[in-house]
Amino acid sequence: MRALGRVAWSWLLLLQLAGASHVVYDYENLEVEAAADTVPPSIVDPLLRTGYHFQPLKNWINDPNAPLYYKGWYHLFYQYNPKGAVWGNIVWGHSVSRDLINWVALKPAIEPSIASDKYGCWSGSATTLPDGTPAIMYTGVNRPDVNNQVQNIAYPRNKSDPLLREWVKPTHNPIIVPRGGVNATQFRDPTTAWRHADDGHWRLLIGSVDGAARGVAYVYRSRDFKRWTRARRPLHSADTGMWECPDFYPVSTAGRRVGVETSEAESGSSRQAKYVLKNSLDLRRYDYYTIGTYDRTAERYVPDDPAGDERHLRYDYGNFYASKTFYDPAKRRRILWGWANESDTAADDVAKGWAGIQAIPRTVWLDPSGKQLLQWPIEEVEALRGKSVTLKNRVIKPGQHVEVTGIQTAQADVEVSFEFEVSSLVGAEALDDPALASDAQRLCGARGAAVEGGLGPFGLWVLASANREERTAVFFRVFRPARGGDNPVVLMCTDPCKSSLDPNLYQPTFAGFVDTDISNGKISLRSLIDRSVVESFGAGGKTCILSRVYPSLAIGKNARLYVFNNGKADVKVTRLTAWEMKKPLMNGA
Ligand code: DQQ
Repeated sequence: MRALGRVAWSWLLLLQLAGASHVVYDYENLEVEAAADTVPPSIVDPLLRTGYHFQPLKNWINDPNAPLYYKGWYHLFYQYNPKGAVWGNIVWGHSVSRDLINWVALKPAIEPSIASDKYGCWSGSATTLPDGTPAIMYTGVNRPDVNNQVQNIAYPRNKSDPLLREWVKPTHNPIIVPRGGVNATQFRDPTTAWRHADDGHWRLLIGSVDGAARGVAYVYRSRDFKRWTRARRPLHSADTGMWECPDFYPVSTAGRRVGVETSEAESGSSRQAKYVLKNSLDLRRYDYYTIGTYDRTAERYVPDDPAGDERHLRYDYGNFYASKTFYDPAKRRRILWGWANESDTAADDVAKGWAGIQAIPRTVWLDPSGKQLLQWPIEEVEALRGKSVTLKNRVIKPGQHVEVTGIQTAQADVEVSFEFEVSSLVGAEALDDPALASDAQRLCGARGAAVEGGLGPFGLWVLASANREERTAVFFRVFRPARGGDNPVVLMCTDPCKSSLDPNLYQPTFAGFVDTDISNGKISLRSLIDRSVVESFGAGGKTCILSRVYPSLAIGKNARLYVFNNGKADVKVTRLTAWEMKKPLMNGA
């Protein structure tokens, strides 16, 4: 097993991170991992450990919890197993950052210590109270045999500590217990609470499933933040199975990227017209959302699209789960965190000693159409950009590929704009199989990156080996409008079928449709590549796909980047810029 050592951090580094020379924190006692000497062999190369995606020094992580901003510091808590690289022994890991990019690990913030969380401190959220104090609400497991779940609260011990290192659990815990027919073993993940200006009462949601297997978001109300009562009807429910990690927040219909604080949205004239309800579907392990209205009197949420619960808009069409947003008052934006699990084997996770990362935080806002959200990596990530190369006005002929040379691309940020002749839309493939037309993932499985199309597939091969026997394709494919439709259908895929020569690694194809107007012959793509993760944003953040891949050849300096076109029509790269990405401070790694 791995040995623990004590390592003192460089004061200089930490003071720099603190950004204030008068602030001195005691990091001397941080426990970090010393080199391990008895680790069993893994087929996953150590060079595939991500560089600029959030992860602790070692062990298992899952859901992001209670992201918040306090006195100049961003805080991220996360589900963490301090004892190993598989799920279990769950506590709240805690890291802090000035910029959401460089992270310092602190001691776990919340660990089992009271009867109502003795067998696990599961997911939850933070609410900023009117005096500026953050309160954390989280699920505690109080019986080991059946995973009985209740909700607890914790407050900072010392409000003047911007690092919020210690949390106390008041004696009135648990604050919410399952009663009156609520399923006690499926009752978890409280949201950030919000307060109505007219009655001064707080509301929050708890995810559950009812007796008819409908996913449910129960509403609990409180006048004093201590005693909570369940509203007669849930905020919303749908025929989907258990809802984990619900998230409910207002979005501005007025401006670009401006975020709205959850309680502020409820004060008088600034009431927001539109809300987002997101649920993490336990049965599918994906995060689905709808956009709709919040009827404050009935305490109900109504999706704009009556079929919205079944239509399944997703934050990300890849590996992205149990996400949570928070309002960042420093930059007036709403930021989305999401967990990306490994897709290697559990045995590999144990051998490499770590599992799970967080996706790059994304700014989220309402698309001008009002029909979906847009997402874009937070601007801070651009500070990691180093050496770059640019291609301009390069035509890629059918069947051609072009290598992007001059930088290392195992850890890179790539932005590319494509253009094609509008007339080539006529030659796009037909999409007349209704089963495929409504299922992006199946469609991409049937027409992957290697299957020649009319217009597309075109896009990037990332983490590719020199002779391209290993490569992960991130691409678009355009289809003629299905019968009755007017607009071309755009499919975005990540096809990792060839991402590794190792046959034992799980390599799912991920795909989503892109609701974009390409009648002008233009579409863009951005991919954040980080050794074993490829996180892509199509058409300015309309469709996002995160994939975990584990090349065996395309590692470190051997990873290459190409633009390819397997369609029958020319595609022009009007501009491609690829940057090497530097490694930030990452929890001591
Ligand atoms: N993970 C937590 C639960 C949550 C699930 C336990 C979602 O609270 O429902 O680690 O990944």
